[in-house]
Amino acid sequence: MDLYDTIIHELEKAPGVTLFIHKSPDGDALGSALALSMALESQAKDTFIYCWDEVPYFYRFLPQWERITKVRREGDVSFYPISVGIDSSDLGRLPFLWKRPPGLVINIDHHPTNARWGDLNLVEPQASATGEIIFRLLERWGLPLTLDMATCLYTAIFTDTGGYRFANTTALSLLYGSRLVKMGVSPYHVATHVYESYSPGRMHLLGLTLSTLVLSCEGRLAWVVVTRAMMGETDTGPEDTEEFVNFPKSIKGVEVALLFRETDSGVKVSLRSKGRVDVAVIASSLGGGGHKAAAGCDLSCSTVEAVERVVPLVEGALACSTCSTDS
Ligand SMILES: [Mn+2]
Repeated sequence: MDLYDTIIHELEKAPGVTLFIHKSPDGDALGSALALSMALESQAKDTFIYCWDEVPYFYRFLPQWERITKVRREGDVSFYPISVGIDSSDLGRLPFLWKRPPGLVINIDHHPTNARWGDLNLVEPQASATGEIIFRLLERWGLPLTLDMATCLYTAIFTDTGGYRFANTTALSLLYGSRLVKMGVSPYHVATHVYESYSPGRMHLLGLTLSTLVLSCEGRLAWVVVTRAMMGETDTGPEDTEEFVNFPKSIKGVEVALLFRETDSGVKVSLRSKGRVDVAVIASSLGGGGHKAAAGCDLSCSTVEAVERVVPLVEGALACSTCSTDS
């Protein structure tokens, strides 16, 4: 009996399951949780899905997205005997929980920096997306996938691989995509909703953001900044900055790209690497985490201070001779 069987055995016994997804939810967290929730409901189990934030508007095509409940206080959470954390590397990603949930805690994730905070930790860093792990789990369970579940899983894998472009794109992630399309998922439908359904304000925000572009390390490091004033001016929210970090990353010669986004309590830093530099190490040293090629952290300081703190660390990791002397 391996971990998959153990988890299925526990889920089968439970009358209901509480699912948690990380703050600033992405397509992987949303799609994975919805697919697992639908599978559990098909087995006559009640489920709740909780998140610190609302579902971003461009993910509101996902079947049953309305079932994801925004919660800011632990007192508002209904706990079933089993809690499942999804795509969430540590409890800090679930700020409404002051402590570990009661009962059995299952942690399903693919971040290598996962803190193994559950009783059962199904953590597979080689998986392109948590959606891939959920796909395997449901397959092992022998549950038939509905078109709605398949759409959620396809969106999870498609978005976490950046539309099958990022370094985590594998033969298996493509195979799963192919199998989900065979079940009836429309790749065009998903791609149009995810990448071609933005507000005009988002485009104006992108323009302002790109005008902050700075390069250093002889063009190997690039970063941009988003302030709350810029978001206010363009009537946009934090979800509108998703994918922005990929624009500085798309410059030829750039090895690491950074996005500094001002938040209510400080700065959210997103780090992306094209390969050689492990940005998860840098993010972890700042209290965050993530993957080798995509990581993030939250700093409680101003954007200017965050740039002054993070840029030298990345320049050091790039071992940049022209930068290391003046930082
Ligand atoms: Mn993920």
